[in-house]
Amino acid sequence: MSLESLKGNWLQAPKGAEKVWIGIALAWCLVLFLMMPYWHLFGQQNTSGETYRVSPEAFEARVNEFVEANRVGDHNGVPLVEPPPGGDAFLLGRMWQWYPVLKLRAGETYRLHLSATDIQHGFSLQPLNMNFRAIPGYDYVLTITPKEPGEYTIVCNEFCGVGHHMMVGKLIVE
Ligand SMILES: [Cu+2]
Repeated sequence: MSLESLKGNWLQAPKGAEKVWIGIALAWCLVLFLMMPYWHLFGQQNTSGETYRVSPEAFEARVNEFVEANRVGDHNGVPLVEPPPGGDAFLLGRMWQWYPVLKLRAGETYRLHLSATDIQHGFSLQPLNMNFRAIPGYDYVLTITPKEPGEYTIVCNEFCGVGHHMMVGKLIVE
């Protein structure tokens, strides 16, 4: 450890290759900065930000109603539900499950209502890596149009207790 000040002329203006590297770093900063407004306007990944207050009990009741009316089968013990194309779909996060399993049609637009009934969970759609939060008390409405058919996985990315790692759901697009 040294408490003495540096000797000699150590503070010099950048020159040569150092200037180039500073220039590259600055240019990259500007690219990233400009990407923010660009992606906001043209990225087509923004949510509508539509949210409503709902009690966890009321949301759960609505989900159960939705499951009863649109159930088409089972997926590993969880109801498989096919909402009407263009209609409302409901997804509930709770310790430690995503409920139900949704079956959607590619090219159709849905209003996906997302919420939680106990504590906060994180909805992370893989492999697309789209992330939303499921919060008790809030009905988060996402207007979605699935494009690629396939089986998508929903993982919880908000640590929510000992069963957190088992909180894996499915979303099927046909
Ligand atoms: Cu969780």
